[in-house]
Amino acid sequence: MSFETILYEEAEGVATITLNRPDKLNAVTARMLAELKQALARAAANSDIRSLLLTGAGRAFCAGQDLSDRTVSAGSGGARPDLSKSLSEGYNPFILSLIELEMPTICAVNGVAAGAGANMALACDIVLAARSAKFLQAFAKIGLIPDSGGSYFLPRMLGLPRARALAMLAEPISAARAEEWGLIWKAVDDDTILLEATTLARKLAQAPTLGLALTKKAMLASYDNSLAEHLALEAEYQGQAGRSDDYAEGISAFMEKRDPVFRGK
Ligand code: T3D
Repeated sequence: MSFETILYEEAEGVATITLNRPDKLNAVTARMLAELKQALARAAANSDIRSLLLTGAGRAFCAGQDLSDRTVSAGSGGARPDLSKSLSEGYNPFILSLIELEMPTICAVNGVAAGAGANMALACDIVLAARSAKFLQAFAKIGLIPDSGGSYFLPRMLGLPRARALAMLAEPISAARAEEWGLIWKAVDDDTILLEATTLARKLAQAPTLGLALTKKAMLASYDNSLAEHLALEAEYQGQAGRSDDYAEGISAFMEKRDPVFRGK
């Protein structure tokens, strides 16, 4: 598939995906979701790629679903789009693929992130946001519920009081507030966000990839496990990590007082 709505680039161990409909604030279409899934599969299939960076072209990160694809007549009798199908066939497989990707994912929120656009960003492992960016759970403004994992992750990240208010009031919060609340890693200056995010992605592309993949899986599983179940999972994953070449390299490098060279396996 050649890409029309995103840009995809591989360099220095990093796959960079740029949402690329800047005149529409990178609003999401079915085509974009298909391309995003294809891009994730491409990154996952290349063993030289060890981190992923997601960002947006132009002044926005992403305005969520392209609402011009959803014009319906109000009142009874008008045809209604099947949003359940849109989620189960479009958004949900993308969010799951993003979360389950076995490499660190970094999001550079370069501008406003609204609706599914906000929750796509928040599904990444490390989120940087430009100081001018805003996060908006826009769904209530159009009668919808937070999707793309919003109603799952927001209460866990923020606690119910803040999650409910963000969703029900649909008021934007600044990058600084998002950082203060622990929704993102940090807010950074607008003119350096891409540089900082790329530097971070390149650093993570040199990290012990298998260990990071197991770290992500363990943290996600902690949402559902009892302590006993989770300790057992940690033992299993630590066993896997301990058999990796990167662990052997980490120990050697420590003993030899040098920087480790991790190969990601
Ligand atoms: O449908 C399904 O499959 C279910 C899944 C749903 C997932 C969702 O994401 S639902 C939520 C959809 N998104 C929204 O409701 C957000 C709508 N947009 C906004 O609230 C605002 O545009 C922003 C807060 C994002 C940005 O505001 P601002 O003032 O910076 O820009 P603007 O002037 O509102 O928008 C600039 C242009 O982009 C404008 O077009 P124009 O007038 O210049 O021709 C605007 O219509 C367009 N635009 C912005 N968001 C969308 C959009 N066009 C289509 N779809 C959009 N989501």
